[in-house]
Amino acid sequence: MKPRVFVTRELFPDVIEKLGRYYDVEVWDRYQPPPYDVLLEKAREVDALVSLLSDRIDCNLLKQAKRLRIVAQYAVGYDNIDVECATNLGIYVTNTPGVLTEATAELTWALILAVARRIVESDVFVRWGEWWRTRTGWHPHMMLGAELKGKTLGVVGLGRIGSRVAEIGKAFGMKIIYYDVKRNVDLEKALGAEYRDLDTLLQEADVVSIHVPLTKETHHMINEERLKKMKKTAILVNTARGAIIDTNALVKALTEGWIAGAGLDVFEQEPLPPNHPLTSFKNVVLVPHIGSATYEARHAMAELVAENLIAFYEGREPPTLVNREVLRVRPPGF
Ligand code: 8YV
Repeated sequence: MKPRVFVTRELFPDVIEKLGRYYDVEVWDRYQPPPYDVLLEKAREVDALVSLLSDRIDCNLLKQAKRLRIVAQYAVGYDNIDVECATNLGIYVTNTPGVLTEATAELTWALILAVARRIVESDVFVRWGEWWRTRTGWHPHMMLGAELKGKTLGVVGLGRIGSRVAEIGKAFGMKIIYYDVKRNVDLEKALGAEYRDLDTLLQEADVVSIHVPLTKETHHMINEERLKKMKKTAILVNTARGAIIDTNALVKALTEGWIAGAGLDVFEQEPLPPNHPLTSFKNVVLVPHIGSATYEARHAMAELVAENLIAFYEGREPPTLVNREVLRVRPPGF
């Protein structure tokens, strides 16, 4: 008998096929995530789970999942999983770091450029005939935006994605400053980045880009007080987690012009409701949590999910294990 795995959303067929050689695979192939009660029921029955951000893997669920040995998260972030509880119960948690770095860094730059050069606003201007109606064809002050060369990029969180964003920033001729809980002098040198405390970074940066995980410490890290520290000409970009920014404070900042604009891939409430105040600003570009949504990244993420599950099955340490302390609780394998 193969161990059972419940996959909470569609995976690529070749990856399912590969997993199927080791596991009895059940896929929840609907567009909506499984409701909590379904997830709970499945978790009680299976040996392994493949989870997404929208699946709440809390201690209540983990405690009831008596057979469950491994949760393979199909994402780099895992703030939906109670990792401490999993570790205590001897349940392995894995994620998918590295393979989505490029995709997320590229989307970050897409947002920076879209806000700085008013791309979405311009598209609407052309598409809906407003440009036509001006009859001028071209005007020297039409859709003026901000140039990036010589400006300062403030990277909040110099991990894999933050570092790649910084590297690209260099290529744009920007000065790079960063904040992180841990100062990394070697990385700083390699990237030509300078360390700042968060408040100083917010005061100096022309573009602020968020790349920290969501934790108790980073929740609403960008609040009203901090938004007030930013330059009136600055752009704020978030491709990390919505709750790192206090949304109400951001709406206030945009309404009162404390900052020049924002590019957002992530939100405190996902999906974002259609009439949310954030949808009313021309200087805000919104995308639906697509940081890792390239064919390359998503496929590599799915493969890494499978590699983690296969390694566990074979009694090896999964390559991207989040809770290494679990090795002391229980060896890998069923
Ligand atoms: C995922 C992400 O698409 O990896 C992450 O942390 O936010 C995205 O890549 C999303 O979380 C789905 O699980």
